Parts: sequence; C-alpha cells; structure tokens
Amino acid sequence: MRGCEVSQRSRLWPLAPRDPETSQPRNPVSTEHTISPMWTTIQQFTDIKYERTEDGIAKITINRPEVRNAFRPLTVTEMKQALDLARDDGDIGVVVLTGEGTEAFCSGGDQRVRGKGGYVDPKEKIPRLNILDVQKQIRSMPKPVVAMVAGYAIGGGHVLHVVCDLTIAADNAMFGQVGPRVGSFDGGFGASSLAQLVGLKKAKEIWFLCRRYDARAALDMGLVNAVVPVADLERETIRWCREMLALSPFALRLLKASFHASEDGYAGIQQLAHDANLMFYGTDEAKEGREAFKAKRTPDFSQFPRRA
Ligand code: S0N
Repeated sequence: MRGCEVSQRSRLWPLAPRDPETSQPRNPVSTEHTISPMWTTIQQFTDIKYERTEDGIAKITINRPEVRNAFRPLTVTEMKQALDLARDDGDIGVVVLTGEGTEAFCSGGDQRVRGKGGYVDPKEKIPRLNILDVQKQIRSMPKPVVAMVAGYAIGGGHVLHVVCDLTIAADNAMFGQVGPRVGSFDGGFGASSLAQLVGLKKAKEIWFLCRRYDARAALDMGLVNAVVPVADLERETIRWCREMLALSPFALRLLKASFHASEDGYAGIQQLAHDANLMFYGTDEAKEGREAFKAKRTPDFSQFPRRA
C-alpha cells in the first residue's frame, strides 16, 4: 500500500446489526462508536484532501470552501492523482468523493480562471476542460464511488455527483445545472447520464431552466440514493460503504462495468471485457496457452470443456 502508514486490513468497525424489516440499525446508540471512521491522510495535496480508513474506504475531499469547492486546473490534476491512488490501492474497496464543509459539495469550474478555451492554470497557460478526464476516471474506477453531498452540487459539481455510482445527500443539499446561465454546457455524461437517472424530459428541464432542486426533490426524481440530516451525512455514507465492503469486490466491479457497458459504447465494452479477461487469466485454460508458449510446444486445449 503506497505511502500509507496503515498496513493491516482489519475490521474495526463491523456493520451494525440491522432490523430485517426496516433496515435500520437495531441499536443506534450502541453502534455509534463503531461507525465513526478514523481518517488517515495518505498524501498531502494543495486543493484536495486524500484520506482513508483502516478498513478500506478512501475519501477525496475538494478543499476550496472559500469558492464553494469550485475546481481549478490544479484541483483537477490532484483529483486525478488521488483517484489513481485509490484505484491502485488493493486495500481500498470504496471511494467517497465530497467537498470540504457543509456549504457545498462542488460549485463546478472556477469561473475566475475560465479562459476562452477552458480553465487556465497560471503556470501552464493552457486552457483545459480536464474535469472530463475525472468523470471518465470515476466511471472506469473498478470500485464503487460514492458522492457525499452537503450543500450545493452545481454546474460541473453537479455532473461530478451524477457520474458517481451512488449519492448520499444531506438535507441541506441543493442540486442544479447552470451552464446556459453562465455560458457553458456539459453534453457528455452531464446530459446522457443525467437523462438515464431522471428521464429525458426531467434532464432537459434541469439543463434548460437552470433551476435548483432541494434534497427531497432530488430523492423523488431518483437523482440521489438517500437523504439524511447534515449532521449524520458522513456516518450514513460510511454505513453504505461498509455494506459494500462486506460484499464480493469482483462482483461489484463486474456489476459496475455491466451497468456502463452499453452507455459507454466501445469504452464500456472494453472495461467489461477487461474484467472478463482478468478472470480468464486465472483459469487453467488460459495458463495452458501461456505455458505452451513458454515451453515452445503446441497448446493442448482438448482437456477443457466447451461449455454450454
Ligand atoms: C454555488 C452557489 C450557488 C453558492 O451560493 P452562495 O452560498 O450564496 O455563495 P456565494 O456567495 O455565491 O459564493 C461564495 C464565494 O464563492 C465564489 N464562488 C462560488 N462558486 C464559484 C465558482 N464556480 N467559481 C469561482 N468562484 C465561485 C463566489 O464568487 C464567492 O466568492 P466571494 O466571497 O469572493 O464573493 C453560487 O456561488 C454559484 O452559483 N456559483 C457559481 C456556479 C457556477 O457558475 N459554476 C460553473 C458552472 N460551469 C461549470 O462548472 C463548467 C464545468 C466544466 O468544466 C465543463 C465541463 C464539460 C464541458 C464544458 C465545461 C465548461 O467549463 O464549459
């Protein structure tokens, strides 16, 4: 595990026992201490925080609360690095994406550094729309990514939660697109994935009218998975993450790839096929091909059944 002081994969915080009828914890008081996470900083960044729990949850926090967690090129570069770290860390099973504080998840691109062709880093001077790379990274991350949303998820910040696999919202969350108001639009995942989530008419309404939607409205239209009091947001998000950590990581990985396969076209099929290949590599049939090549002999595949 790269750059991390925590080396053991332990289960210090087991899942709370749940009432099978209500799915609520049987004894919320006694489970309180078991659910609070201990975050360890894995790497220092400027615009983001990258932390993890001992039991396999990574948390990426956009840390620019003074601009409602708007992203600038450096923010995006660091998010890409953190997502790579989370992907490559075999102890990480779930990734949480969030914003610092309770005012905003993310307010999209930093309008102060928006130039003619995109967002401009003063050092680089090259205009970029690199947040699109982050969106793709979240989509292809072979682990669930959970958006933990308090406050505003607006513009490109809204698209970020849309591309996450699940969204847990605080009751103060506010969602919306503002592109046509501020002179931009995201016709990629920002349009297609949103339409898949809430339906085409609703997605067009969100983009064409630039209205804001509170957490209750977001839940009603299927934009988020759960709404909880803002004080409970992290606890509830961690609870959802730990439920997933208790499940088969490869089944979750294959499911994620399957959900995206048709929507992402050849890239989606590539991801799913890659996952199938990973499994195939472990079979005796695949090993026979490799061993035959190394031994300079003709492979004998006759021993393997042609399954129905
Ligand atoms: C988030 C809002 C609703 C919060 O309102 P609130 O709570 O009243 O706070 P404010 O007083 O408005 O804000 C506090 C301080 O934060 C600054 N600030 C807020 N958001 C931004 C931002 N996005 N960029 C820069 N600064 C921001 C305020 O200026 C204020 O600063 P001070 O204290 O100094 O006055 C409200 O703030 C709001 O509506 N914000 C703007 C939302 C917005 O327009 N976002 C950009 C939308 N566009 C994108 O995200 C583009 C995404 C993108 O990259 C892209 C992707 C695909 C294809 C194309 C693009 C593309 O860029 O074109």
